[in-house]
Amino acid sequence: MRRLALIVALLLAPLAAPCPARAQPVLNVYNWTDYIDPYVVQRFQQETGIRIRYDVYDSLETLEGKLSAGRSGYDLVVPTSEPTFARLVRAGALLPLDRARIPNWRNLDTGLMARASGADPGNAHGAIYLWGTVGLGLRLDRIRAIAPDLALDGLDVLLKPENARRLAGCGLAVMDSATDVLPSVLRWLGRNPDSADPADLRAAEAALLAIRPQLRAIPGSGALLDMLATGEICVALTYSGDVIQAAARAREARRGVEIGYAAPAAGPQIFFDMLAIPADAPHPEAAHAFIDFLLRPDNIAAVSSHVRYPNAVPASRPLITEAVRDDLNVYPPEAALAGAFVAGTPGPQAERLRSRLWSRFRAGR
Ligand code: N2P
Repeated sequence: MRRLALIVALLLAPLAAPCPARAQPVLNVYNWTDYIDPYVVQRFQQETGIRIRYDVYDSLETLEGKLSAGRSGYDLVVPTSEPTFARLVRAGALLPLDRARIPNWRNLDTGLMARASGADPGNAHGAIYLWGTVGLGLRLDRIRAIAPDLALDGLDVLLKPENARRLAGCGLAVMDSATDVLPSVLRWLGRNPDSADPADLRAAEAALLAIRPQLRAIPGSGALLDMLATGEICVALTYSGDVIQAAARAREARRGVEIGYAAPAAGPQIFFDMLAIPADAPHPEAAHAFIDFLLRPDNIAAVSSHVRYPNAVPASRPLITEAVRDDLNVYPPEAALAGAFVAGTPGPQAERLRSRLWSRFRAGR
């Protein structure tokens, strides 16, 4: 439904925009699935007369594949600070931002921006759009019926083989992304989430293969959100806001599906998704205008209210829907983030080991 609403909004918006004598300027956006409020897109088009062409991806692997070839044709992309954004910065694949064109930059939380600056010294190439954690979506109504005694407080629910066996009939799934799953598995094993050590990666592979027979699917994160919302699966390892969106959709559908989010007990992976402009973007001016528009408190508040991910603009907080603002899974309290970690950027050799490991996991051998 939401995707349909977005498509309708994008189709209708150009009609409402002023009709310039020259060809209408365009902005090619490549963003995550379920990661914007379509009315914010529409408002930008109406205010600026710039038409947005909007494409989506649902994993960093897909985004990186598209961008590493160059000439993607995109003007604005939203890579996670590490590893993807960090690699793009180092490769010179992103445009240094012109802050004079982004007056709303001053609205950004300096503490959060400092946390993202490891990937980008001086925050020269990106502003935080939204952030979140990686954890479990749980279908509480079914899990309570099947395993009333099970503590629903972390990755044990999925990664302990005896738990996976108990819940298998109800549907288990892991999002298809080595980059965003392996750090949490390594951390659960008590190992370095960024490890390039083959022994650590073998342990992570063994942990994943141990529950592999019990997994119903390894879908992209976008499909996983839908499966969780409809109640088709009971346990999903994925992004926090996707679970919270699925929970809201399940409530609206009123079919008794009750979804909850459980962050890893040992401390979740936190990610920062960055607004960035490819170095070869055809319309960098329009991209700057869109970044500035998104950093306006009312606009980014609408985005957070809609997609249920926190942003990095403190002045937007009072404007966010109360149910989202007060949800401790959306804005976790400091204490809940105590053990949280930001994943690093594995080197090429570690990356090769990780992606081979992931293929074996997907194939189940
Ligand atoms: C949105 C997922 C975005 C979070 N569906 C991943 N960094």
